[in-house]
Amino acid sequence: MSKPTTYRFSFGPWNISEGADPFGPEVRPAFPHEEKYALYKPMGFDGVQFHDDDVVPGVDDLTPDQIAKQAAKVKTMLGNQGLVPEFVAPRLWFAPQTIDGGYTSNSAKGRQYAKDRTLRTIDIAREVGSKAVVLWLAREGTYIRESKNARVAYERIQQTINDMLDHDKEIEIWIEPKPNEPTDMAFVPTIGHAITLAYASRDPKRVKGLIETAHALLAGLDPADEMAFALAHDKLGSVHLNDQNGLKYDQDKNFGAANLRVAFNQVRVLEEAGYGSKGEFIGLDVKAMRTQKGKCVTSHLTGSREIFMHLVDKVRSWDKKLEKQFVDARDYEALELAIMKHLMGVK
Ligand code: GLO
Ligand code: MG
Repeated sequence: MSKPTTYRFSFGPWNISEGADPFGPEVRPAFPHEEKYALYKPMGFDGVQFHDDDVVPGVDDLTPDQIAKQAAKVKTMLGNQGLVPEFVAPRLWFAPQTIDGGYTSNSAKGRQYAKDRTLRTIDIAREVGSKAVVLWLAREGTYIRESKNARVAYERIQQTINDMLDHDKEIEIWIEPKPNEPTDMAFVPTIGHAITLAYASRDPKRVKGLIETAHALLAGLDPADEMAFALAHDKLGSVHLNDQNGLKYDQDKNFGAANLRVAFNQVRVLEEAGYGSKGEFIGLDVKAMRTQKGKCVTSHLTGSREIFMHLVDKVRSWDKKLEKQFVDARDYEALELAIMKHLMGVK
């Protein structure tokens, strides 16, 4: 048997938030990014997920030289803390130029801005020491379908991927699919869409997916099966584990908090595929509850990590012989009861 995977965990500084939501102001005092980085290691996390402007604040107003200097500063800071930059993602959804989307905007100027900013994100990723850029295609979609030609939009996304691959010969692109929010109907809603774009690209090896639990659930799909699909194609760049209580706004609940069995199956699929053995991170994308008190709230992160590790124990201690016996007998009722008892800790 191969050695059990030692998992490494990551999260992005936005996961330590001030608790604002669309209906009200921030409920916790601001906590500067620089102070957040010092918290990672003691909490059991080794990887930092970044947006381009987490690394280089005000990136749009800086020269390439200033950008490179700031990225180098962050690289040194990470090195001092013993942290690894997992990926950098262009934050394309805040700028006035991207109100109607980035790569799929109906405005040629808007599209140009999105392309320029994305190529700059690749430079930032390289300078900070990461070989991956995540594309969460936040505003690539529509509020009414007639407003964009979806076929043309997909061609534009494909072109952007090729432009990115041309810009840097080593960078990997990890597409993070999501079916809706902030748009009503998003382009690239599932991992199947993302992987099709990968195979149709100039360098399929360098285009992969990042699967977020909640996003798969919002698409009405099982996150473990989505992960299995990507793993079968050797295209799971990373994951954003969290949870989602039914079809509503994107909740980013603690991993396993809404559906422990669905979480167990994600861990099972990852573990059985040896995910993590090539340095892939267990990324979290979880939000603290708005009700949580404190200056700097991190218990949702450590809690999700702990739940993940308990589920790893559950996967490793699951009786595979019993599973085989029930599968061979096609007695899935017995298999289900055995799984449920295992999860409940009942003999
Ligand atoms: C939102 C996404 C978002 C991305 C992040 C990295 O629904 O999950 O948090 O993961 O911006 O690209
Ligand atoms: Mg995410």
